[in-house]
Amino acid sequence: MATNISRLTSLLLGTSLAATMASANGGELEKVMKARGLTENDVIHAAKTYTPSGGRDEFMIFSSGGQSGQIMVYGVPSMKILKYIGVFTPEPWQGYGYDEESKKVLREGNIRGREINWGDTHHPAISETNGVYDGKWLAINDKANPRIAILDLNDFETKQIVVNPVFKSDHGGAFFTPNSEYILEASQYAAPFDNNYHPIEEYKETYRGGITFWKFNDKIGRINQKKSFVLELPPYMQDLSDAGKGASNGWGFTNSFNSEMYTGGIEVGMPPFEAGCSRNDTDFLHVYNWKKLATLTKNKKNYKVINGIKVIPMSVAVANNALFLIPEPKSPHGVDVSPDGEYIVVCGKLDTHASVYKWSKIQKLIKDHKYAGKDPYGIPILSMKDSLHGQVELGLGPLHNQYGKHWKDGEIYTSLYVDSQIVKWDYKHLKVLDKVNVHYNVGHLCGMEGKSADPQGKYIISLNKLAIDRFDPVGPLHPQNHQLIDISGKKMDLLYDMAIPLGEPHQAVAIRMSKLHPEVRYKMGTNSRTGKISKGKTLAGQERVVRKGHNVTVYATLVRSHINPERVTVNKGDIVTFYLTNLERAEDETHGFTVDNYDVHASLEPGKTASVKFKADLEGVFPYYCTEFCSALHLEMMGYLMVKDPNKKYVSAQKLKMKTMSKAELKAEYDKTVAVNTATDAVIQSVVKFLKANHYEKYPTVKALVVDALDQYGKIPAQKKLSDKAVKAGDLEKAVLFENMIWQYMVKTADVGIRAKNLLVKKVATKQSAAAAAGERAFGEGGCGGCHVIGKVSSGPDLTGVLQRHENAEKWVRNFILNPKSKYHDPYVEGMINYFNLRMPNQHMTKEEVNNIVEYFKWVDENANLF
Ligand code: CUK
Ligand code: CUA
Repeated sequence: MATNISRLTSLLLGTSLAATMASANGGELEKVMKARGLTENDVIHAAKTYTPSGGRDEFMIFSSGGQSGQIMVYGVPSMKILKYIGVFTPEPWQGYGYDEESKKVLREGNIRGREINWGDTHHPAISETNGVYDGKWLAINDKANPRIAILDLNDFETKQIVVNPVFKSDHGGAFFTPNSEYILEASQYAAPFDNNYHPIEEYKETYRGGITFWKFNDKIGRINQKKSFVLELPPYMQDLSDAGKGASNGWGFTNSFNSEMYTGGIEVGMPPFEAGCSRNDTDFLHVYNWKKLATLTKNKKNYKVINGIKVIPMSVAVANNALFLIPEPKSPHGVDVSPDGEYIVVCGKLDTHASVYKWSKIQKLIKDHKYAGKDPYGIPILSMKDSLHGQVELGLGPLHNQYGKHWKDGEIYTSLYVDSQIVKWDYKHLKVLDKVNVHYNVGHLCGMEGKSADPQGKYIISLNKLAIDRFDPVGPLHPQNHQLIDISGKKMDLLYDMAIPLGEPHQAVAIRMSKLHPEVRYKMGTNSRTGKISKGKTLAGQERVVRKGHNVTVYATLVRSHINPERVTVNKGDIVTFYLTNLERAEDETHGFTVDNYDVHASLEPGKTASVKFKADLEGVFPYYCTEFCSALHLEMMGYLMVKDPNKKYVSAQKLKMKTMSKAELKAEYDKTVAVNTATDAVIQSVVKFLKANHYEKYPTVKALVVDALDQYGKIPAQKKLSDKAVKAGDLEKAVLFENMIWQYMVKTADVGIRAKNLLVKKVATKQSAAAAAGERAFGEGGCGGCHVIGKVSSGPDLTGVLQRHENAEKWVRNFILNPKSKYHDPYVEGMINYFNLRMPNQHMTKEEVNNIVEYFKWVDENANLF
């Protein structure tokens, strides 16, 4: 491994591959490249993206999950998928839609009383402070059922869904204003705002587009629907939006693609929508002052209330100089405001140009009331020519834009759908700089914080619609393809293809990893969907079953490795609620819970309380169990729900006669169990002594493990008491069971304690040289650990002190590893072979690896006291 890295480094430094190969010993890399048909470039790309075990990424990507109604989270540059988050769709792993707390969130998304269990997610957005991503909240739209969802980036869970009461579809959302005051959501397919039928012939009069301004409270991360409002717009089919920032803060921009107000009608012999909607050479960029509009909602005369939400009529917005139109090339798609808010770049799908509008020019036209005309609804139109900074021919089908780190010099990237390319160009000096081919038909592209006030550069991800020949076939429905492109050099460099197996992600947003600080546990008893303490919070000792008429409520706890209670009996027809509290504090100790056949599931991360509820309408015996492999005794983490029919008489079964243990046998088993516990405890005490002597409390990660271990250990005295009580009562059978329980707690303590010890050794030992670290890796990966355990005699001798055992020991050890056979007749080795009944095998290590292993042995000897 180490040698490969040094070779790769020289590769990256530009040494020719052949020369490197020749000088490298072993030629392992060359062999792999040959076998896998990799080029030098492939290997460089691999080195730029490969993230070794335990390695972390620089950016986190939140990608819409398209028709899955979810959000997908992955890292850059590794492109490792980290999580799928249920948003508009039930997601069983997280219990989303299967426990009561999350169902409440999902059901907030009901439309006119109807349950909707899918969504078409397009545009995720991260909350902003001064136009810069702050890593606190995430919003995303559902185009199919006009809704916005809010996720908390503390725990990556969906917390709120709001339904747009007047739109019938929404596409141009979600976009935060620069201090997350509002989330913009533009409609798409125009429709009547009320819920009544209106004939299509009255399209111009009764169908409407609009923009909803969702008031966002960034302290609690929730939309306040009462303080939100809608701006009525003509039925032009509003498309994407963006909030102004910097110079244009307070304003918003929204595209449209049907200024023709065409209404289709293939079935009555009319040309289809696609023909009618693209007849005009231009459509309209909507420009509106949201700050002004927000103040208008303070006065009742400025709005109407439709379906419970305030709607500002166009005429009111126009009268208050808050709404304008500017022609833009036909059928535009993306509108993207520059980091300083001075430029607004619009790309038209059917126009080969990008149009760069200049805010100062627009502002001047508005100030001077210089209008080129009015649209049929009386909205002032600003001259396109006078608003433009300029236009650049980019290629076929430009869609979306992202800014680069050098945006001040004009660096911008645009996706070309038809050409299947990403183009790098200069929006200030209006020239094309570079193009790279992608595979194929790119929609959005995702820069690193590329649409914030502070773009980070480095990478662009191309979100391709088609994958065609890029991946192994999986039937007619292909995955989508996210391609990672290195933009740090002068030329763009395509690094990696990542198959997306979830849905069609339209947009993704990237944020620097260091801005995110997610929690590892909840405060004990938290309902994660509300952030408040659950009324079902149950601590150890409070477990109980409460019956009120037909309602049975079980207050249960989960902790390695049991669910308490373990038996619950109810009557057929009872409404059963299980409140479940995970008592763990240890990181990553999640338990799951399900009752077989009842379609419920909860994921209980440490500290969480969630509940499942169902009508026990099936008679019978239903196991319930923990669904996460949480511990060695996970399979035992179960119980029974027994549902009996109160109107039935059950005949009791004949009891089987089984041989029971004699008193003497029981006593012997009891003594044996106690002895095992005493011995196990001695091991634990030695670990504790080591931890204390080496001041574990100084290292937070070690300390957290020790706290968890002691937590388990602390449960032993109570069990011991019960055991002793059983002995006194003469019930040795029960006493053995309690002693076994003590042993379980000891095993859990030791499990975590030893992990803590290993971690602590690394912290207090002298620092490993690079060579010693490489040696430890080689030792591990070379399989040496199969026979040798440092500090212990295992199936081979302990290697602590191996460098003291022989004359000229370093050389001796080196030769022995490289050619063990040569020393089989050395009297010392012969003795070892006889003792262990094993011969040291030849592991075919390179000289460099062996040198490193010797360095590792030196490090072991320096720290021999720790093993
Ligand atoms: S949209 Cu799909 S490629 Cu919904 Cu932002 Cu442009
Ligand atoms: Cu808890 Cu498995």
